[in-house]
Amino acid sequence: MAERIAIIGAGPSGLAALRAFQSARSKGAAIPELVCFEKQSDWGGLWNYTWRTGTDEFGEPVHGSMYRYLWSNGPKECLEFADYSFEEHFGRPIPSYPPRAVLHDYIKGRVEKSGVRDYIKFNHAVRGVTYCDKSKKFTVTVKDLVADEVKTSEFDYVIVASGHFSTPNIPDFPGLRQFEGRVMHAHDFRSADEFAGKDVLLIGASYSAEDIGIQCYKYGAKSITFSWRTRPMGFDWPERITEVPLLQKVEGKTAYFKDGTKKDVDAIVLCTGYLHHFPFLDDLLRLKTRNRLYPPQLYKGIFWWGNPKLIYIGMQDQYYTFNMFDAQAWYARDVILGRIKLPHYTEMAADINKWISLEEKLKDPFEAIDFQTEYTRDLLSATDYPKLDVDTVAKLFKEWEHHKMEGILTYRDKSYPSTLTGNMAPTHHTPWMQALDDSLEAFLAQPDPAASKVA
Ligand code: FAD
Ligand code: NA7
Repeated sequence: MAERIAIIGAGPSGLAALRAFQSARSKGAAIPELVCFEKQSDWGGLWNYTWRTGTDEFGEPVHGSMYRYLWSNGPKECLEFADYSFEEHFGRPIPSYPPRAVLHDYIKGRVEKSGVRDYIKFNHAVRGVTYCDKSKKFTVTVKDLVADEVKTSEFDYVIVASGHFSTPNIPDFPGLRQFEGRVMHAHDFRSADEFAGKDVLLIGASYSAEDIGIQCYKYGAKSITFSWRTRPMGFDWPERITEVPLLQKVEGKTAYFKDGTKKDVDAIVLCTGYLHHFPFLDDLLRLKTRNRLYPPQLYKGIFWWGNPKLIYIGMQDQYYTFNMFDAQAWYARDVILGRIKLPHYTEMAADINKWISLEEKLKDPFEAIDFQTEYTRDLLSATDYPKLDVDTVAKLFKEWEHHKMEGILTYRDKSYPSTLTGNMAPTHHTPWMQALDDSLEAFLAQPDPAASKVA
């Protein structure tokens, strides 16, 4: 075997690919040459926080969309790697909703242990990918950002793991250009502190709106107004938070909504989602999709139907994250290693259509969770990825949905058992609404038993 594989991105998806191959190698398999190109200077993808917005020190678009005070928006038990438990990493059970720095530490721990860092070329931005039918090879053009040099090389497979929550979808609204306050997309949101005492309007009704809205509330915003297009989020909001239909126009500082109501606001945050954006891919290779559970043209949600040597990881809308990326990476690895044979193109097309028609019938988040559970189960059943109890993961996701409906400001105080160790997560020492310090040290600090006795 003299094959070369390019992996684009060293976030959770790209790292899953590296870990999958390293796991096969540790069991004695011969693996191809791996080259992972990462445009940032460190690994972790979105979890590698940056204060920067706009462009970085090299003039590249900033990848990061995460913000200070970001805490996991789902139970960590649902994303736990089956080959590396939280208990193994932290040496003890930890609460279910860690802040970003803690999850970043956990992601790093697994790949540090497996020693895959040497495969990664940091500060290398992929600029172009083309495929030659004659040589059956991809040409990958990469810019070494530090050396300021552009190079090309050939690969047999390309794994696109560049994420899809980084290029903002930015709609316009009448009057925005004259708005007398601050306008930004969620991609550029970094700190809730700047909105203390302010009236904030958030456009959108999904995870970013929900979380940035409650962050701003937590850190002292005067009022939060959510404006929805299709349907409201419908949580039981506290007094300073309201939901209204879609923004129609802005005049001065006044926002006018579809139901005839209006509100004076200081800032508008467009939480209007992200674009699947692959400026480096040749048009014939480029996935074109909205954010959905089963993007089109991807067999098993992974292999580009027109050329299955092009592999996408992590392109789905996500309930499952880290362990689903692993399931995809292990499956892709086994196809590359010849352990799984891809069927004929017509069979692949039929399989894609089957999943898409199932996705189109989904009625609510509970069915969507079941859909992604079945999808992940299907991948897992074909590889030697360690046992992941997806039925229990699905049960925990559904409990999480109920907990959010019961209390959008308190759901992060709940605890869930690890599907790997069976141990229940301890309650965090501070209720989430009062936990203003999101550092790893503050989160992991053990409560003082003497202090609780006195209390
Ligand atoms: P990313 O994490 O986006 O990583 C992609 C990597 O590719 C980056 O390192 C990037 O620099 C690199 N890259 C991109 N283009 C190029 C290029 N041309 N050349 C070289 N390198 C390139 N998930 C959860 O499980 N829990 C959460 O609480 C959670 N919160 C989230 C909050 C926000 C605000 C966002 C945006 C997402 C959140 N997610 C959460 C989902 C998140 O998408 C996944 O957890 C995960 O980061 C996806 O991993 P990825 O590797 O696919 O993509
Ligand atoms: P999502 O989940 O893709 O949601 C995008 C939201 O933006 C959704 O509510 C859309 O409303 C709304 N949207 C999109 N375009 C518009 C326009 N033109 N006008 C009004 N509303 C619009 O993205 P998120 O950023 O919330 O979440 C992405 C990830 O970040 C997620 O995985 C989290 O973990 C964090 P619609 O319902 O389509 O009417």
